[in-house]
Amino acid sequence: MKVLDAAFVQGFIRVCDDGARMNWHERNGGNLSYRIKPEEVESVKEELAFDKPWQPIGTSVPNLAGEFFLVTGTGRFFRNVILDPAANICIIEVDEKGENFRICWGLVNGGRPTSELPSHLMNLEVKKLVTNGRYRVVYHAHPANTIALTFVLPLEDKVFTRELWEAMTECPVVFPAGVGVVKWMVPGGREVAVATSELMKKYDVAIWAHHGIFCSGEDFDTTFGLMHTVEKAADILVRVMSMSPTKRQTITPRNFRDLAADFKLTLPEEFLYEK
Ligand code: 2HA
Ligand code: ZN
Repeated sequence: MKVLDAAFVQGFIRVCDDGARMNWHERNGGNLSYRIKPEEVESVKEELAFDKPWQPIGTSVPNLAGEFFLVTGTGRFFRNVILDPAANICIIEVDEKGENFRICWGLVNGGRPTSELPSHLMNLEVKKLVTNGRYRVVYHAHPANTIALTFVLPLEDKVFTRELWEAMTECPVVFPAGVGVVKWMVPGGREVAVATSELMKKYDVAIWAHHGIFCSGEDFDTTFGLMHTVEKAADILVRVMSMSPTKRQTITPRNFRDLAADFKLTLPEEFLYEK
C-alpha cells in the first residue's frame, strides 16, 4: 500500500487540518506524533527506505527501540500538511538502543522531524509503559485560552485541574486524572521533555506555561477531543473571569463526588479540596 493511502496517515493528516482550522497552529506552531502499529508498518513497507543516516534523538527512549513513528516536520505549517503531506510529515525509525532515528519516508524536500522530538518520544515511551501499549498519539498545540490562563492562575496542577473541571461538567469525565502544569522552560530540549514526561506518568494533559498544551491518547479522535475539551473549558473560564472576579455558583466538591459515583469515575481527592 502507498503511505498516503493508509488509514493511520489519513487520520494523522485530518488532525493537522482540524487543528489548523481551530486556530491552534499559527505559522509552524505545534507538532504531532503517532507510534505506528507493526501491521501498519508492514502494510506500507514498499514505500519505506532505509538508506538515510541515523541521527541523534537528543535523549534516550530504550522502550521505543525498533519502533516506527509518523511525525510532523520541524518548521512546517500544519495548514500545509493536507496540501502536500509528503513534504511536511515523515515516518521515522528508532534504532535498537533508542538513541538515534532515521527518516524512512516523507520530508521529500529535506528537513528534520519536529523540534519537539525529544518530548514526543519521551511522552510516547511513558504512555506506552503506563497504558500497556494502548496510547499511541502525542499532540502539541498552542490554543489561546489555555495559554492565557497560565498568566493569571497559579502554575499548580491542583488549581488548573479544579478550575478546568468546574468550567464544564464533561471535563472530569474526559480527563479524570486531571492536568499537569510545567513552568516556563526553553522549548525543544531534553529538560522540558523530562519534565513533561514525568507529568505524563500521571496525567494525559501537560500545560506548558505561556506556550501551549501537550496531550496524549489512544487514537487520533480521543487525543484531538482531549485537546478540544481542555481548550473549550479554558475558553469558558476566560469568559467567566472576564465577566466577574468571582463565581456566583459553580460545580462543588459534593457535585463532583456525585458525578464520580454515577459515572463510575475515580476523581483524586487531592482535587476536591474546599476553597
Ligand atoms: O514551533 O510548537 O514548541 C513548533 C513548536 C515548538
Ligand atoms: Zn510549541
